[in-house]
Amino acid sequence: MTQKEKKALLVIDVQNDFCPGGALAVPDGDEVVPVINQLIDTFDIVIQTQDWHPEGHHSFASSHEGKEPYDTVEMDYGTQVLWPDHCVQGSEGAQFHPELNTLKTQVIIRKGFRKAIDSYSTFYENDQETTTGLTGYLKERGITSLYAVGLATDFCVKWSVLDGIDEGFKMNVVTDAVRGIDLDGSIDEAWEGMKSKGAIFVGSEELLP
Ligand code: VGL
Ligand code: ZN
Repeated sequence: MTQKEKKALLVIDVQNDFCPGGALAVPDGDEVVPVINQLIDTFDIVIQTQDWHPEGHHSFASSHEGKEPYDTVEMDYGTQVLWPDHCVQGSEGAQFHPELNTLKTQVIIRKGFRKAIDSYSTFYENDQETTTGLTGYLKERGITSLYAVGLATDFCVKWSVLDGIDEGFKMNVVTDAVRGIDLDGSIDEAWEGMKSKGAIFVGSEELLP
């Protein structure tokens, strides 16, 4: 039996801290906002994610003595990049960009709220075991295909796309609606990795009426 395609827009981490002036600013991160707002108008189902860390989160360099942002540490689940404190629960930096249209959003998946585990992917935390519940939500709603937009290409977008493919979804990336951080070529690596796993790249102009 062939399943009918049902699409949703997945708006990843368009939060103040990932935009210029924020604690972990992605270069030109705010440029995705008008593109995403246009796409929101064309999708029936909009899902958002929100990086949502408690103070003292173990992905923060400030939680590790002698460490600086962008150093790495070994966690139980593998190597973890350390970040500036960002997206602290309830802070201004954790709020969505003020111009992002959040009115149509039907569910917001918060992630990274367990102190000891970071979570880039919207499906699994970085231990690759702890689920966010998104797969169940999508399956119950019969959603088969996601269009990923937002921040950052080389971390939360990439891991969400890779995990989404493993979970059996058709994963599309809207190439002009994402921006990356870029640590040592990580943006190029992200595009390569997503492509070789079977992600589909589309431009927003192909989706707009
Ligand atoms: C992200 C680093 C740390 C992201 C979140 O949204 O890509 N990156 N936390
Ligand atoms: Zn984070």
